[in-house]
Amino acid sequence: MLTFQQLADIFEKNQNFVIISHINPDADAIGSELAFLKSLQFRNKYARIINHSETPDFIAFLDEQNEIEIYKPEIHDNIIENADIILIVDLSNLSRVGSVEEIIRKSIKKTIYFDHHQNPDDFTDLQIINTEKVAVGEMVFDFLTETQFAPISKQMANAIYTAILSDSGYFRYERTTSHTYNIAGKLLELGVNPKWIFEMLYERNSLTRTKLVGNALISTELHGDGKICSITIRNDILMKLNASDSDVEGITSYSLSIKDVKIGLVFVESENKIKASFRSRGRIPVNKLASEFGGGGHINAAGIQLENINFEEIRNIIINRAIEYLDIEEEK
Ligand SMILES: [Mn+2]
Repeated sequence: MLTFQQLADIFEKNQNFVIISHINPDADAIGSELAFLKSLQFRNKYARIINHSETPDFIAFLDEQNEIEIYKPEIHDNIIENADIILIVDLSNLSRVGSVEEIIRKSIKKTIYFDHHQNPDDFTDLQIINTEKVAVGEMVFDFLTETQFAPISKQMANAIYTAILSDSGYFRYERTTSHTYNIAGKLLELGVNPKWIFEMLYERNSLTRTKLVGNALISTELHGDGKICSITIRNDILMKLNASDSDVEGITSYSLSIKDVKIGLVFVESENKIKASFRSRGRIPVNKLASEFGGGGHINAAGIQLENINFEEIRNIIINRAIEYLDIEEEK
């Protein structure tokens, strides 16, 4: 494990950087990447962000100069091979970088992980992983301020604030600490306008998205004496509304919003696939539930993806299996 100072020294000694994050990047991934990019540029380093997936529309405003690139082997393989350092943020399992994986594996000796997820790949010591942090954005802030590697510009402050906001579920998830709030306060002093960020993140929905949420909520059912809530989005609704994957994002948060619900299940059918997201309260390990169906995740947030199955059948099996997990909480 590296210290912040060792990381700053590595940054100082090198000139060419590539920053990469995971497939379907969230605000923590994008915000942390941009904060690193800007700090390296401030120090007159040459740095680029190269991701597998497009930046989701609702967080694209953070990328003010349109600097995030989408990986194309013919353009980027050379750049990645010739980079001095590859900095990977908000993930520590290389399988989650998408199509960039192969070329990174060839450059593993110069690859640094900067992350807060559990169970990292363990083939490198070049890493700073702190699983106690609610967001990588918080770690980036601490790195920049503790080492004074670069000052935090208003753009960087917006990026870090949005990263923290998103991964902490608006400062409420476990691992949110007084330190997280202190950082938010400092970011406001650096020019972040919380009202504006809120509008950019949550008040720019499309009509499609709003109607999809409506359809999803109508489908809500309770099971297991009202302790399990399921939300179901069928393929025909997605087709009818012409909705995309990104429209579905975030609907899971509704699954725990009913009183007394301990497990939230969201089922999305698209073509012959089923994507299911599981949420839970307390000690109910929905990652175990997910692993029974080939998926994974964290104790309170997990998911699965299955193909070529009977949607109704698998949905019922999962609901019935989830009912058995309710006992775990009651053992307390
Ligand atoms: Mn994160």
